[in-house]
Amino acid sequence: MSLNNYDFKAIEQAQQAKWQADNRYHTDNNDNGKPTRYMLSMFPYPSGKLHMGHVRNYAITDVLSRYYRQKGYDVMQPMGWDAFGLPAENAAIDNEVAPHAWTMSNIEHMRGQLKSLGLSIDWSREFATCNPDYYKWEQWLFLQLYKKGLVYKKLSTVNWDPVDNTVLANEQVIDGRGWRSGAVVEKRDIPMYYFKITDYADELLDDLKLLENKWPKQVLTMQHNWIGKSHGMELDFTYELNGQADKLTVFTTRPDTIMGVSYLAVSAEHPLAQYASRQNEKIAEFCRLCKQGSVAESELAKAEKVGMDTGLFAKHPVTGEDVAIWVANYVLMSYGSGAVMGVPAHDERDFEFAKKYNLEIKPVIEFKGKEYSTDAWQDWYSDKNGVCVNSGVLDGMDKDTASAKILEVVGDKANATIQYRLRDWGVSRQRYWGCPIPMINCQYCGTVPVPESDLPVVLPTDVVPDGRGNPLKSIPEFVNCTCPKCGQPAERETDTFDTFVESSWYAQRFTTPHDDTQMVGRQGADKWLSVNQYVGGIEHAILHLLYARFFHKVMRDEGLVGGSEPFECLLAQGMVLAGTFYREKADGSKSYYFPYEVEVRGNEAVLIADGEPVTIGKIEKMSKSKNNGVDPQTIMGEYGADTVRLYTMFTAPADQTLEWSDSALKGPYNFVKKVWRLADEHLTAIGNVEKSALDVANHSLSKSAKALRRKTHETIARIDTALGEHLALNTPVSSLMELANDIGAFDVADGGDLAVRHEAIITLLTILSLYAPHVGEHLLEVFGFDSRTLTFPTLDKSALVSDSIVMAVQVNGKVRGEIDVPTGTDNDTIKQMALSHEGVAKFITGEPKKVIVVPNKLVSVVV
Ligand code: ANZ
Ligand code: ZN
Repeated sequence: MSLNNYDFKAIEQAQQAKWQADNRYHTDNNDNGKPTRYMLSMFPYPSGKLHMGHVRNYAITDVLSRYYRQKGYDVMQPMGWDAFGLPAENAAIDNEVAPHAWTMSNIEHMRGQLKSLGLSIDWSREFATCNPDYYKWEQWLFLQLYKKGLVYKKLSTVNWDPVDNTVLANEQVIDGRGWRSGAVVEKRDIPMYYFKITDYADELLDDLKLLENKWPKQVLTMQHNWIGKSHGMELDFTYELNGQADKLTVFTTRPDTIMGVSYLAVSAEHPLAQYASRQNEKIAEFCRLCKQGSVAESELAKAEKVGMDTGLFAKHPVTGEDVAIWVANYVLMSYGSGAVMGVPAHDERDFEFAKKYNLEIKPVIEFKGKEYSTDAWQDWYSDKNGVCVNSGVLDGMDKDTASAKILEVVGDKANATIQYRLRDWGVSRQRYWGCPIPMINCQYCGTVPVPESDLPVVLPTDVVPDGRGNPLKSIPEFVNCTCPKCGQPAERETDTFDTFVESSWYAQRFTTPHDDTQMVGRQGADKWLSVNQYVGGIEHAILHLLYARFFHKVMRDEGLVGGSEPFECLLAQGMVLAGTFYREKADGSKSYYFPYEVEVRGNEAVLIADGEPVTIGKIEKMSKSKNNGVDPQTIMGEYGADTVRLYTMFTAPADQTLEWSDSALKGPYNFVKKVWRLADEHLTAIGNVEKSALDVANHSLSKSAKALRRKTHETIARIDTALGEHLALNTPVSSLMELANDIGAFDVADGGDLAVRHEAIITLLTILSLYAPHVGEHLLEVFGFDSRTLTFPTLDKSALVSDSIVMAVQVNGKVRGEIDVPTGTDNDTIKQMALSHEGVAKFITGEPKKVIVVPNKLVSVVV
């Protein structure tokens, strides 16, 4: 029997059809007596087309899923669609098509693309988050949290994009402008719903310990910093206003610098600033200016520090001296108490501010005897490990001692506190294409939750937004309702949830995806959670993961799931990069060209169309805006899914960037063809040999057979550790390539040789089928295996020990021959063997001066 040519199209279709026909990757929620593995890729946004980042992400999860399946685990790998979000609305505006229809047709298309990649997905668990069956439970959970006080409504200052008519997240504001529209961002106060994630701040921080060595260090650090717990103190500065005693409370993390205070500063939204505004039009104007621009801290840190003296004073809690109160743009209303004590000598922002307005700079901390100068800011000025100076009773004290002393000295004017950088999560979006917030606004009763029995609040799907505000507002059938409390006509909330809400609990829902009686069923949850391996982009290292961790804890507290963390292990895959080509236009902007439009000659490139040069740009993340994306569909059409999968796994470690190169695809492609040839030759060679004759145990093995067998089992051991322990997905491919080379170089002379080659080839194909499942399984089936029951090759440790070693023999430093030494041979015997070797002997006359044995390596003869 022999094989036809390698026809990847036919093979890939045939294997996929088999998987589909026998529901190959279906899982249930019963205990099947096997250990379980829940393998999850971050689910895609159905933008319309798969990109290389997706391919890499899903291929990683798939290789690991297939590996654990072969290792005897009950493996679940689900897939769904993160289907709400802005792009659908933008597409609606561009093409006048309803977001729902657009999204659904994208899902159809992308599902097909995913299937053509050969992923071992349990499609029976698929869902799209824009389906009411899904978001009903999001609304339900929201109502539970509302009852518990974990959801509240608050008027809040937000970044407002006046062109897109929407609230922007801080990270959507770039240099004070909306990320999409480019419009100058304004601040606005609107009512919004918040999840009280800060109630879980401590737990979110402490539980990071559970993830050590299982999540990338870098991600843990980012989570840590985002939560940003700091110990500090609230200090009261008292004042009198129109005969009324009052106090200005500031939050500080450096109470030890209290004697260095030279001014106080409040944010433009602070009541004292508002008071001053009423007295003084100039201050009012300044406060209005402060309200423009982003509310993001990072933006504020970059902005020039400006302020105005209010003319008001408050008393220093220790000295009782008057301290001037300023309004300053760098003080945030939403952090601490919205007021700071200005210590210019030791805080960089205060230093900049004091320099600008000629305020006093009083050094009160000494650090390692270094000399303080007010000329320019030095980093050590803010070191927390100094001691107090010029501070009276605090002199000589470190930070902690000084803090304790202050609490003692100022009595009830000081209060030790803990602050978090983490803010509550505002989830209201003034957008159509999202999950409706299940609330009703009644003019008599105020905010009234939708009764659970009325869920889901269904989003109308036949709406085509026109880009002006939220279209839900103009749909009376949606807006008009009856107040569940008083029965009077009322209005439904038209804001929808931030789409981060849907992606915060999809992992849990996959365990019971179609249950219409509850959000998550305990049987499925207990069988599968937590996710054993989560794989996705580093861009989600902060928000998505934090929100998902928060949701898991909230769901745990609702009794829906066990455990404290949703994702046991995390792999943050690297980005896929590609070269860019561009020409600069007259206005300084760039127009980018696709690689296929360009011809590269050495260090230069020209546009094929006009033969004129183009600039070779940086190697960057594949993106539409840079025209450097490679379409997976095209590449799969040329080389097949198996090659594309192998290529993406083999070219770089999974957590590092991958530089795309079309020509480098040939490597894995040729490898697959080589495996095909080896399999073909071997198939012909075994002809009608009895099965028992292919069992290595039934033969005594030649030396070279033992060597190939050793290689086979070394490969098994190496790959098992790489995948099972190190999440190293690239090195196994090179190990397989080496094994294939050894198989190719191996000559079969007897029955033992044939059996050993058989074992090597089956090993090669079995492991290859993790990466290249179609061709791997196809060939195994040709050899009579059932692709449904493949098991990872068993390591035979005895095959790893070699029973002899080849040693080189040198005469005066030149290699003159090789001897084959049985393991355990003593040095004298080795010397004898070396000297009597035919090739060596002719270079020796008489007694050699010296014979040295370097164990396991060589024998050196000096004559
Ligand atoms: C006096 C001081 C002296 C401060 C010093 C720092 C260094 P972290 O550590 O990030 O939590 N701060 C307090 N509330 C603020 C607000 N609403 N907007 C802007 N800044 C505010 O930051 C705490 C420090 O940030 C506080 O400690 C306060 O400045 C400032 F040598 O107080 B510090
Ligand atoms: Zn009412």
